[in-house]
Amino acid sequence: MNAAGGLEPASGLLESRSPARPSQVLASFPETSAGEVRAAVAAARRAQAEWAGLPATERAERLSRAAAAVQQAAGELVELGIVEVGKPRGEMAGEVQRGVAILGYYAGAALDPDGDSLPSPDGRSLLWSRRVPVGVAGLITPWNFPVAIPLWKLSPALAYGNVAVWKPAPAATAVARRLEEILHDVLGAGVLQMLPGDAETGTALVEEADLVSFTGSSRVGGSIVSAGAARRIPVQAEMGGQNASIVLPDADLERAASMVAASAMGYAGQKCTATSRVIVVDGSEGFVEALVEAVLALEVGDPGDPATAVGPVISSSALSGALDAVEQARRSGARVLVGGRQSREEGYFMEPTLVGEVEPGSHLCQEEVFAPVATVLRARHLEEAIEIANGVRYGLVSSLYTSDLDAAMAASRRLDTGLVRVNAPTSGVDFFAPFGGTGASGYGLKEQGKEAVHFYTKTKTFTFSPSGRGR
Ligand code: UN1
Repeated sequence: MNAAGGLEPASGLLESRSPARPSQVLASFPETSAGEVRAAVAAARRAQAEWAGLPATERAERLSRAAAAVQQAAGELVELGIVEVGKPRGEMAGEVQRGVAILGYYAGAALDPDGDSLPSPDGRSLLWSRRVPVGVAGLITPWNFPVAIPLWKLSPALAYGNVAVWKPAPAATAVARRLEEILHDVLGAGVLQMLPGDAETGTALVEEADLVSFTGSSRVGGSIVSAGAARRIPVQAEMGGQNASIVLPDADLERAASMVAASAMGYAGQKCTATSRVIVVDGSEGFVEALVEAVLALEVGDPGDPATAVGPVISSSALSGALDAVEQARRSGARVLVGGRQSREEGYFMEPTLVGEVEPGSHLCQEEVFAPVATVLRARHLEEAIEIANGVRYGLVSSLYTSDLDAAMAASRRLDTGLVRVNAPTSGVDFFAPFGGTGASGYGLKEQGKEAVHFYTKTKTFTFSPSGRGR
């Protein structure tokens, strides 16, 4: 993902403002200094020994209680998220419920088998391996899923015996503060510390933590990966996408149009899983018209209104960046099929925008715009569509709309993305399945589901042999 959050420094303080009403300040805070980060990590390290020493049943119990506490505060988190990051009500409510489910899932996972028993070489010894915690997890999270992303990192970190120091994106600081308060009483002191801040705080955390899980832009992710490698610590970085949806003529074209419209424009396209390129294979008559209709049918407006599908983008720079990208494409000969303009005076609203007659190699088709903007490309056949889909440096999700099983099987083998979805939108993630991309989209071990255990633990192998004293 890209696009800086809605922060504007004012008298040395960072601020988080409502993107629908930028005059409204939600949180204002000084950046956590490098020294404060060091102190927080030192405190976390002391707390970690105790947390890891708890029986797994107790850690499971605390995560279950955390799930109940988030559930109890769900209404409040939903309202705060709507205002702070401009996420439409329905999606924000779904996200908080997803967070509750994630905590419950990892409460269960804390009780999974934690190792392997192996045959011993001499037939008398015991040989086994166990998964043990890594230590202090540094979590760096974006503003666009202010509840679910922190929880899908935090929950496995804690379940497997680590503690966490967490730096949320400045634009989601109010939600982060509230979430930390909710969790604090249940988890105990030092188990989770939230440090508000921006780049300086994040850099310091990468210098101190025992592992780092990051979600955000490719640029920041790349420097975190390098800094982590220099310290020889595990890093996972989830860094956005330029996701393609391929539409074949045998698909249910009406249904495909409404799914593509929702996954391209929902939450103003501010998901690393959003559809950014729609590749229409020749013969799909009427699909583009149906897509334009479906886009026009999406409600744009106040994210608090239950009917709204498309709220504001996060900041004025995100809005001007997206408007500029569309304007550049237009100047290079592309055609705006729908949208393309700012849609209100107040707040960072942009009309859902489809751009056609655009080159697959152009900026708009290669870079992540993180706004309600998608391109429409043509391909002569499935082969060409796959080539176009794979022709970007990203590789997070692709989707294919078809009723031809053979085409689906062939394409799903060849699409070079971490997730491939057939007759399903690119956006939307199952928290119990592995998640992450290839290329510029992802680095390191995947997140979520049972896969998370590999990142948040290290393996230790034990050999116990008889003492030789005869018993
Ligand atoms: C989703 O599509 O439900 O930052 C989740 C993002 C992704 C998460 C997408 N890491 O947009």
